[in-house]
Amino acid sequence: MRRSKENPILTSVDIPAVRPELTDVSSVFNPGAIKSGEDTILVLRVQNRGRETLLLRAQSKDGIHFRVLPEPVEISGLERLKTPIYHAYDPRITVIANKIYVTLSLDLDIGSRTALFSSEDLSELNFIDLMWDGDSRNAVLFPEKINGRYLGLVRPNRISADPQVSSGSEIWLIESIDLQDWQPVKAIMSGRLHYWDELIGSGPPPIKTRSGWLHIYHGVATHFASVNIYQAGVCLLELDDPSKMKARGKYNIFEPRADYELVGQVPNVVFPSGMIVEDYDSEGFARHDSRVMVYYGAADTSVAAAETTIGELLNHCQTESGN
Ligand code: BMA
Repeated sequence: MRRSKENPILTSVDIPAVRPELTDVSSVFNPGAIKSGEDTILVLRVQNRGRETLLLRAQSKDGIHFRVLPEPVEISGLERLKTPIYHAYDPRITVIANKIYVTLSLDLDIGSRTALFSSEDLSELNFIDLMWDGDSRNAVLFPEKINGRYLGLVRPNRISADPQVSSGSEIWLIESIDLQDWQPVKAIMSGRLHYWDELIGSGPPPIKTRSGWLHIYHGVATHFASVNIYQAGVCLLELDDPSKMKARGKYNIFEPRADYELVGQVPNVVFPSGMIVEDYDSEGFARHDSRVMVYYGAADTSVAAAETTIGELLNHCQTESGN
C-alpha cells in the first residue's frame, strides 16, 4: 500500500465552519467511500469540540482532493430503538442492485450496536434494523446476494480490554433474506494472539474477484505496554460460500509509520474503512490489475489514502493459508 503524497487528505481545517457545531472541529476520520459517476464520495466521521459525532459528505474528481459538503448527513428512524443514541459512526458503504446501504456503529447506554441503513444519495440515512443481537461494531455488507441471501460480516464485542469500551477477536458471517432480520452463520476468522491481529474487525466491504471475496480487515496488537497498534491485513473468502476462508495473509499490509498515523487523538492507528476499485470486468469481478484506493482514518484525527492493486492484495493473502 503506497501512501498518497497529499496525506493526510482531509483534516479538521477542511470542515466548513458554517454552524456552531462544525466550528473548529477536533477530528475527521474513518470514512466510508463510494463511486458515484466520475466522483468519489466519502462519508466522514467528524468529532466536534463537544465530542459529538456528525457525518459529513465529501466529493472529489480525482479521489485525493475533496470538497466537504456543509450539510450533515441526516439519520432517520433511530427513534424506533427507544433509547438515546450517543454516537453513530464508522460508515461502510455498499451498493446492492443500484441501492445504497450504509452500516454504522451506534453507542447506546447498553454498549455498541451495529445498524443498517438505506439511502438515496447519502444526504439521509434511513434505519432498517440492527444487524447483531448484542454488543458489536464493524459491520459490512457483501455487494450482492449469494445463494438467495444477503450476507454481511460483523464483529461481536466479547472482550473488555477497558471498562468503557469492549472489543472482539472474531469476525462472524451473518445472513438475511430481507435485510431486516439478521442471523449469525458462523465465525469466519479469529484474532491471532501475540501477533499483529489479536483483535480484529472488518475494514471496507468485501470486493468480488475471480479468486474469491477479497477483504481488508483491521487487526490490533494489544501486547505493548502503553498503546494498542491498529494495522490492516487481507484475507480471501470463497465466492460461493464466504463462510470458508481460502487464504489469509500472515503479515499486515499496512501499519502506522507516518507522523499523522503515529501521533493524534488515538496514536498508532490506521483504520481502513473505504475502498474504491477502479476496474471491474463485464461480469462484475474486480480486475487483477485494477488500481485500488483505500481510505483510512489516521490516529482517529485525519483521513488519509493509500494506493494498491487487486493483484497486490491477492498476493498478500497467500503468505499463509487457513484461519
Ligand atoms: C476502534 C473503533 C474505531 C477507532 C479505533 C481506534 O475500536 O472505535 O472507531 O478508530 O478503535 O481508536
